[in-house]
Amino acid sequence: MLYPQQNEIRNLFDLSGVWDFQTDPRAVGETERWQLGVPDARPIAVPGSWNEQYADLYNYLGAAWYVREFHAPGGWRDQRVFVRVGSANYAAEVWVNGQKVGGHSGGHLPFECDITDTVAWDGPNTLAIRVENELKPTRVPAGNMPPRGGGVMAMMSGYPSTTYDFFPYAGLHRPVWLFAVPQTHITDIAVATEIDGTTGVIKLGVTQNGAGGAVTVTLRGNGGVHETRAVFQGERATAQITVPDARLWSTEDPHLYQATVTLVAAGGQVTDVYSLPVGIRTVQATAEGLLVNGKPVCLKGFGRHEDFFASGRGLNVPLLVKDYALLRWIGANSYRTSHYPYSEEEMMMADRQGLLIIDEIPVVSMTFEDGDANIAARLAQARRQLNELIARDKNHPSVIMWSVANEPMPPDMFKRFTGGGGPSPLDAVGHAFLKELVDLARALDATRPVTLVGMMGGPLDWLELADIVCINRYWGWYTQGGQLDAGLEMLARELDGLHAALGKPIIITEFGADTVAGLHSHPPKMFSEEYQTEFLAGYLDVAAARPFVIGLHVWNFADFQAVQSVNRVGGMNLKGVFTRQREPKMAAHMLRERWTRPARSS
Ligand code: BDP
Repeated sequence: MLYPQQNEIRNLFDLSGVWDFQTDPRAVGETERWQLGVPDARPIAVPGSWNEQYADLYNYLGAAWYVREFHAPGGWRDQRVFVRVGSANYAAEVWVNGQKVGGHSGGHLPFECDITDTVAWDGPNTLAIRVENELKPTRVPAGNMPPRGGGVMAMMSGYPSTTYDFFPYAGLHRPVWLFAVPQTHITDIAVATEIDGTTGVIKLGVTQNGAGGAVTVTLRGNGGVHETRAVFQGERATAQITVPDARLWSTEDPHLYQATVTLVAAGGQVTDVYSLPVGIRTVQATAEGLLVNGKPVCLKGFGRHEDFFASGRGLNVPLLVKDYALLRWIGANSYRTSHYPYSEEEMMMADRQGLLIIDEIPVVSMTFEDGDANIAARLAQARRQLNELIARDKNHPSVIMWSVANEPMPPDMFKRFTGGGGPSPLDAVGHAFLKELVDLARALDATRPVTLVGMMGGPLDWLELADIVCINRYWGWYTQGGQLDAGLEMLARELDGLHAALGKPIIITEFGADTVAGLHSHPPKMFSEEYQTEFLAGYLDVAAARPFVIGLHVWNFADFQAVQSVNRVGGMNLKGVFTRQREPKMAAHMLRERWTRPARSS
């Protein structure tokens, strides 16, 4: 799916702004024709999470309606017109002038509805989007799961009842566009790059919604222009461009060429044009490490969240720019889109600024204990999310690896977490689930490694499925709390054991300690800035002594909103090295000092 763009042929219109809004807890909207306008509207911002905009909506996750009017620009009359929603959490249905035009389920990923036959040209149109975010065991990620563990575990569970540690924000989280393309148009472009000596090889697969004709590709960049032409075989054409002395995309020099793809009909007239940035680079996982352009990279960075005051999970462009400035300031070169796909605007920023991204689907805290039907429903949903993510992000040079899961949970998880609890017959069910996703990612994209992120105590054969082993570890926090030395010893021992058993490079994709900004203690006590600093520095030291640890992502870049529970003061996860307002804690200065040292520092 292509990001909408404006050029000499294509057009678009941003529908972001203030919309009419009304919750629909009794599900009467559709029968009462709210598709044409809600009876008791209040204003709401799009993009944005509704939970952050009104106090009474904070915990509301049921259905709600967004409605606004728009005029279709007259100049678009002979084109195909679409409404495109960047992200609606969790499920959405769309109506134009009272007629249903499409929908989507799964959140975090874009969808578009062809409204060519519905749109009115001689007056205003009414666009209505019904969004709901009910937490259900059959969804990905799942919520309202049957209680497990009883006793103290039940006491510690949170509200709303997620299976995961971030707030289940709801609403239209990314821009809503109206866009127009020619009747016969480019529907997709897939770019893959290879390097042959000093020559860059760019392979493009172009798809159109018609047949015949040809495509020309013009590649500009690094002072040169390269051109090629290919003829369509039905709906598809494949083109190749070679670039001698290519300027490769890397984290140090994220050079982007610009490819312009032009659709030329059999009669010779130009029917469509689409331009996209292209970074020439390769990624490879070997037993030694992760190679970008054939050279090993060491990942320094974070797990993050799309999260901020007032905008919630909604796209917040100034925040995006600021966060990237902070990532550069601290010396990070990488992050994971924990635990769901981030905005397309964010991925474009990563391409431009040379960040290395582990791109993740929302398979977070997946359990395998509630029966075949629920597991099958979640697997089907996860497969859709993976298909959509790879379709959306396949052309981003910044994306160096797909992650198909974060912390899938084995039965008896809490016992295993602390070192007790043994294997279960259900481990095989989890293995089959994860293998299906890993295989799917590999089938959809042969150019990038695939991983999944394991939790403490997770089965070894789940980790074995990954090209690069990714693990989240909290020795010295959730276990050995307050005993940093003991925790670091556990970490060192476990890393050596894992490497001996699996023979693959390891990235520690999470490690961190909740920290109240401004709380100090000597000696370092849990929750103090000193404890966080020593905790993170200790992990960096243990990793630095082990060359097979090829990356460290601190949990978390910034404090973020989770659900309310006895574990989360004010509902906040405080493991950020920046506060939610983006002020650095002490640990941020330590990381900056280490990560901006000239030599390999991890
Ligand atoms: C890990 C999860 C992450 C949590 C983190 C924590 O992957 O989502 O926020 O722990 O507890 O288990 O802070």
